[in-house]
Order: sequence, then C-alpha cells, then structure tokens
Amino acid sequence: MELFSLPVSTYSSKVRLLLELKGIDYTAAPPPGGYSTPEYMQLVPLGTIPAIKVENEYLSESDVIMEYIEEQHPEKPMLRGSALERAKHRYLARYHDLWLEPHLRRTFAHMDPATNDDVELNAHLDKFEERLQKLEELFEPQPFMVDGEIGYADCAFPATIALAEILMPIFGRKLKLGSKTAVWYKAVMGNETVNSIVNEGVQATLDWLNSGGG
Ligand SMILES: N[C@@H](CCC(=O)N[C@@H](CS)C(=O)NCC(=O)O)C(=O)O
Repeated sequence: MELFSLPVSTYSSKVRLLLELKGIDYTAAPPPGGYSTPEYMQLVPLGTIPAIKVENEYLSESDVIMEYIEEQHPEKPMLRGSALERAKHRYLARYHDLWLEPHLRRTFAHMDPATNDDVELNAHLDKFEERLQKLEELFEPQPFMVDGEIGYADCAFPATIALAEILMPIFGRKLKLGSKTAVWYKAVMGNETVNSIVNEGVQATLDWLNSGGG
C-alpha cells in the first residue's frame, strides 16, 4: 500500500498506527510538491495528508482510509466487536477529528508574531482543554478506549496528545489529562508500535520548531 504522509502529521500517524498494528506492508512517501500544493491537489483534490493510492485513484480523509483498510484487511480487526462497539470506535475517532484536534491545529497560526491574535489563540486553547476534559465523559479505560485491546479509536488520539504536550508550554500552558485519559494514554504509549510512531512525530515536530517552524 502506498501512503502519502509526513512524520509531523498527526493524521498520518493515526493511519500509520492502524497499518502497523495490523501488520500491513506499506510504503510512506511525502506528498509530491508538498501538501496543499497545486501539484499534490492534481492527485488528492483536498490537498491533505494522509492519502493512499488505490488502483489509479487516491483516497484521503484518515477515517475513510482506515475504514477502507479495515474492509480490505479484515484479519486482526481494529474496528471490531458488536455494532454498538464499532459505533463507539467511530464516535471517539470522530470526536477527535471534529471536536478536539481542530482547536489544537488552529493554534499553529498564532506561533508567528506577524499573525498572532491572543484572543483567538486563547479561545482555541480553552476549547482544546475543555474538549480534552469532555473526553472523560466519553469512555471508560479498559485500559483501551472500547475494550481490552488496542483498537480503531485508540489510533486517533496519541499523536494529538503528544503534540499538545509540545505546544501547550509554548503558549504558557501545561497539558492536563483527566484521570481516565491519563490511564488510557499510559496504556497506549506502553505499546511499542504506538510509542515508536508517536515519538517519530514528536522528534520531527521538535526539529521543525527548532528550525524556525516555517
Ligand atoms: N480531516 C482530515 C485532516 C487531515 C489534515 O488536516 N492533515 C494535515 C496534516 S496533519 C494537512 O494535510 N493539512 C494541509 C491542509 O489542511 O491543507 C483527515 O482526517 O485526514
């Protein structure tokens, strides 16, 4: 499988976690021309990473890619269990993509003093913290999000939380995990595959920040 991704991309890490935890062979390459460029958008119209090549087409949107992989590789299922349990995996992954992560992403625009707007920045940081606390109401650690084994939902959050650990202090805050999220995060980061992919992203992000973040 061919995957367009970058180590700094948290959504790419999400898909790579699923691929590696399932033991699927894939090759990862940076998006040709860079993400959001006209060159890349000729292949992937939305210009985002991750994306995968399927026959002669490209699929983007991390959840769509992950569900496609699950359907194509039903062995070692990550989106598993009863219909309700599968819905819980999708619900948590969607909560990550639509409710939580976008507020962290929007802080990037405020790292550059030329575009920094403190009111907007703090509104996103407040919302990110609030939504991280809300996560406490959405699952019971078992220790993983839906059952006793790493699954689909568990792939969504690790890279985002690791990124928040880096970004919050830059903005004068400290990342606070609720007690359930802390139990889950310790368990998920105890998995070697998760730890290695997340730490690759952390290192790439630190390198990017140290080089000026441009
Ligand atoms: N909803 C998308 C979000 C992907 C996304 O925002 N990826 C970032 C990198 S982590 C990106 O490609 N940004 C470029 C852009 O937004 O134009 C998904 O789930 O794949």
